[in-house]
Amino acid sequence: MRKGGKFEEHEMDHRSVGDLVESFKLLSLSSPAVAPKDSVTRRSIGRELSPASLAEEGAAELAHVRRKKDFKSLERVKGRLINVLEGLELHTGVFSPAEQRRIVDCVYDFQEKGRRGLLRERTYSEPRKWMKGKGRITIQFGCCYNYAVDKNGNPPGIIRDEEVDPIPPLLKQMIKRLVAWHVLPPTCIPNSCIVNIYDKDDCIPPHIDHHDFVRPFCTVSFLSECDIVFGAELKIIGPGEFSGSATIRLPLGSVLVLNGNGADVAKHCVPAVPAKRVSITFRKMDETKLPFKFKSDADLQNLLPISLRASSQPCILPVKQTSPHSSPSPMVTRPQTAKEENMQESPTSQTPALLSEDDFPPLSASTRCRRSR
Ligand SMILES: O=C(O)CCC(=O)C(=O)O
Repeated sequence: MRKGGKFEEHEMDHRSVGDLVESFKLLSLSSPAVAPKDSVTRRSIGRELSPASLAEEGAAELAHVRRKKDFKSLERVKGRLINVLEGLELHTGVFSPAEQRRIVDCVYDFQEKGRRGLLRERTYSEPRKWMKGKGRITIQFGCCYNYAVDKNGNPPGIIRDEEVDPIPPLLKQMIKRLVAWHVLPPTCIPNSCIVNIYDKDDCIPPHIDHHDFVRPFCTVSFLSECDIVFGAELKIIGPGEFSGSATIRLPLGSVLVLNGNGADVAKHCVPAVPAKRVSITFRKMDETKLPFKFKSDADLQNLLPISLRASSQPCILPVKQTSPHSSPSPMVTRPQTAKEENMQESPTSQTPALLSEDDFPPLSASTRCRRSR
């Protein structure tokens, strides 16, 4: 299996400084409470900067995004040898540690609201932990996705006559960032998302995302690193333990884009996570599968990627895929800050119970018990 990343150059054209500043203003994930009116980039928060400096900083931030698009794992599928990872992309450095903290805090707020019954019923789902590893909390915005046949007999897919809460403002900001920073194409702007809150040992069993959602879609990782396993065939080895032809380490704040064979030929799963983890999966619904009462969000229309050319800095991503039998080695992107390190809990040796491919909890299996974060 090939190791190491492919370089990609970022390009910045010669648009006016004003245009660039406007573009970055649109993207600010900074807290309105603490950010000055003009703060447009991460480091500019709390500082007075000229438009030229802001544009320069914005461009510099974008240049720090690293992109790996050459994942490779050859497998024989229906008699043909193919790269089952074709179409996968890993973008790192998209959300800063401060932004990650803010997003996770916001997720905890959703969780609290969900527990208190303040979100629409099928927005928040906290399955009863009847087996270790089976309690992943999900919070759905934009549509109600049914993982398994539910108590009403609905098949897996979008339940068109169910309503959930609309995508909240901070998550919309994330979508704007993903499009503007060339992570998702403007032809595929997500209009739904699922927040996954994993406790230590929770997992997602092998699956291919439902075709009620178009490709590409993406998942953003927070709180602790974990592996995601891909393969045309994924084997269940034990409780929360799966094997496939390729394992990819998901760094904090990274965005994994799934498209092509990586979305449709290879299955994927997240084995038992070593520590509490949050992920947010953003997906665009197939137009013919929209919930009946779905209203498209004006904030998410006509988003465009920032046009940047020049300042070409090779973006080296020292990324490792691990072979099925080696111990997982993390993809190192940049040294973690002390704060990021502090956010991770220590791994333990407990193992969850065996999960099968059909083990997504139906969304109706929700409880509203209080649990510590
Ligand atoms: O948690 C992740 O990173 C993967 C999420 C996923 O596979 C899903 O939501 O279908």
